Amino acid sequence: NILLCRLHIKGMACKYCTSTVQFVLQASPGVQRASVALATEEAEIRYDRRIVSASQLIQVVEETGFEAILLT
Ligand code: 9UX
Repeated sequence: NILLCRLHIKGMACKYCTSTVQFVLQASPGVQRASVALATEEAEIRYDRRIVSASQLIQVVEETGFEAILLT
């Protein structure tokens, strides 16, 4: 029940944007690990699908003001 998803995150301009996105993901229930890279504009998230869904993870990102698109 542990899944990995990748999101494309639009609009991150600096490393503080990246930190914010990574922090909110990491703090979300069901997320085991989240890493966000500025260079690739991608987030990789390991999560428990019994607790949270990929679409909820997208919502979490979008609440920080960035657009997120599911890649895998
Ligand atoms: Mo600074 Mo990154 O406002 O948004 S945190 S560009």
